[in-house]
Amino acid sequence: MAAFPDIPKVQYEGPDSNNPLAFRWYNPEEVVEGKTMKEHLRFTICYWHTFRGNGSDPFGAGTMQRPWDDGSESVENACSRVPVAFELFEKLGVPYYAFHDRDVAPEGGSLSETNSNFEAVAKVLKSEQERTGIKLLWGTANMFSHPRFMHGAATTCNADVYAYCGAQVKKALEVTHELGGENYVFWGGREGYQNLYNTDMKRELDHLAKFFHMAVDYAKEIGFTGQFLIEPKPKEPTKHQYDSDAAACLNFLRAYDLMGHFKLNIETNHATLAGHTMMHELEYAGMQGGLGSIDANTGDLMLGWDTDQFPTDYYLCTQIMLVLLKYGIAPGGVNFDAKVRRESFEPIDLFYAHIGGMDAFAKGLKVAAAIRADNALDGFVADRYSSFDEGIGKQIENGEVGFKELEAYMLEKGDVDPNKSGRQEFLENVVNRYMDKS
Ligand code: XLS
Ligand code: NI
Ligand code: NI
Repeated sequence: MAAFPDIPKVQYEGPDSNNPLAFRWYNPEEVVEGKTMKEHLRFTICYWHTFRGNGSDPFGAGTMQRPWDDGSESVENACSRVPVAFELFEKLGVPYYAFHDRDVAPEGGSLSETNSNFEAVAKVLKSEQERTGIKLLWGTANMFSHPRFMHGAATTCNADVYAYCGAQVKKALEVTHELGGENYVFWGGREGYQNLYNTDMKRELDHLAKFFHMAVDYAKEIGFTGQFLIEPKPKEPTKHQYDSDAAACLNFLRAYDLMGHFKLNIETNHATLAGHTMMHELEYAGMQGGLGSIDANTGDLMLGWDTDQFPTDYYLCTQIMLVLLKYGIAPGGVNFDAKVRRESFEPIDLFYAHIGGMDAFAKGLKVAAAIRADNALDGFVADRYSSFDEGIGKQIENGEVGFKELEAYMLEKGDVDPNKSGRQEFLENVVNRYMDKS
């Protein structure tokens, strides 16, 4: 039986449509820069917020009792939730989904029971994937909800917990592989600390690196060739998370010889919690070959935590798409790690939310492509640095000069040539112009 019988497959109707259940910008087959929108954006729906989110917050209980969910933690309930999820994925026309092991299947009384619960649900996921052609963008292990992770997961002070995590990720990797997952994500919610009085930071980071090496080795052993990703976040739930931002992650990966095996899954709300813009985090990762995938959401200016709202801001999406078009995103994707507000408790709100996010990204893609087609920003940037294209600038870039040569050059010249204006306001107006036109 259909869970959303009154909702038809969402269609593209164009910017003038007033139909709240239609796309105005996302036209999956429309070609932009030689690829379809569907291929560029690789939209992904996350299972945890969309199918396990119940509207609870730190101050209040859930507000959403879904008609298809009996509210129990049974394997049966977990299995019957899966076709509902795939009905929504199909009706929205998204090509991918993503999950944590514990979103899709309940924890059992022991590790082996938990594993067999997971296997049972994975069978249903697999048959729904085969029925619909919808694929798994990535899997991950939830190593933050259960009380056993109170001191951390792979950065715990308790060797048994570390061993448990090894076993858990082993299983999650096997299932991700079995389901054809194209990536595998680590988000270290408990990989950090609350207080350095009780923490051996060096030891914890050494352990974390060992853990990642074990994952790389095991992936090789089972033939999993998906991309490993680390998802930066500075805090929440821990006060200081080790994967705090793109720069910290890349430094960690380099220090522990993991650069060749990992890229980053950058999330908008995490970027802003770290005091960065999303564009900064993407560019910082991209310029070092470390941009893997994105968690597409947004925070709230008035709230200082990870509110995981759906992205609807055209400027934000344009900035993101400028960077994604530059560096590419596959085998990663645009994963809506976002949840409807607790007041938006009706199932139809799940559709409005994803339609809005998909349209905002499609609009961002079009605006970014138009800007790129005219070289409207890159051309300006290239010109801004043109003093490094010849003469002394070129010699500096080529490593042909040291301080002595720079001094000789400047002594002869006397002083610098005046610089060019940065033209920030002019460029902001340029972006507005493309926003109007595209
Ligand atoms: C939490 C994270 C989480 C990861 C997957 O803040 O965003 O949802 O994406 O573990
Ligand atoms: Ni995330
Ligand atoms: Ni998050």
